[in-house]
Amino acid sequence: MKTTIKTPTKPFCLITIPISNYCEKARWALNKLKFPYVEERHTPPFHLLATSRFGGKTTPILVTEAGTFIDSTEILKYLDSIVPSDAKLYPTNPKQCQEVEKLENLFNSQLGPATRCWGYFQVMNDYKIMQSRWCHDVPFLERALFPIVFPVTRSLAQRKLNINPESAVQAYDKIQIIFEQVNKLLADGRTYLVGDKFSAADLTFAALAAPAIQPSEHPMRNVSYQDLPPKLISGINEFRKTPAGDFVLRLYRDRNN
Ligand SMILES: N[C@@H](CCC(=O)N[C@@H](CS)C(=O)NCC(=O)O)C(=O)O
Repeated sequence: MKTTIKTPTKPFCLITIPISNYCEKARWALNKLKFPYVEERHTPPFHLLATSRFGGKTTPILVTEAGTFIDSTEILKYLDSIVPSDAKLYPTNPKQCQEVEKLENLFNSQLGPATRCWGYFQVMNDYKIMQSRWCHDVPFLERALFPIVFPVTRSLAQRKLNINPESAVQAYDKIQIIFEQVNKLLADGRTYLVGDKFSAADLTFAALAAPAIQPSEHPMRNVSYQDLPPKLISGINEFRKTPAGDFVLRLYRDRNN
């Protein structure tokens, strides 16, 4: 959206479905760049009441004095535009910036939907896990209504996000393909995906890969690793063993520094 950029005087409001990997991407950027913000968490389908106030359908949405941003990349770009040059998530060097944008775009369009589909497929029929995933710190009424709305919301999500046994297999393969591309980039021993500084490419990769890696430092991790279904655990173990998976674990260990 078009906006007049100015220094914020009030904390931002980040509207989320807490477990969403795209919301984690925006949350990580806000934390990294040290912006004060309040997170307004919702469980589906109640997020729609919040997002529709701003003309959006999906989360994250960032509400600021300068405008409202309804997409994770728009949010990162806005934040980047108001931070000092040494804190930027997009390199000032145009060629490197292009590389960062290309990777971010690849992760947004392919990795995020794939980890989400594969991760959800393994737990969608486990009421307790879904409740802890979807109701983490949401308003009392949404949590109270969860048992009633869950069956319908689950089938809507399965249809909307195309979550079924076949798509879960395809999603697993897609994650492997993207991890392979990242393995190749990391093979020369580099610390970050582009240049010698942490960028939007690293942040986007780690946040969107998180459902396939389940780093213990993930702020919304509320189901312990051992309580996950065995098939999910064995997939996560495989992904963690790769250089790309190890990279995600490292970025999460450094997430709050
Ligand atoms: N392009 C969007 C995608 C965000 C997205 O897919 N958000 C999902 C959560 S992972 C969502 O809010 N889905 C709810 C819905 O579609 O109603 C972005 O990067 O912000």
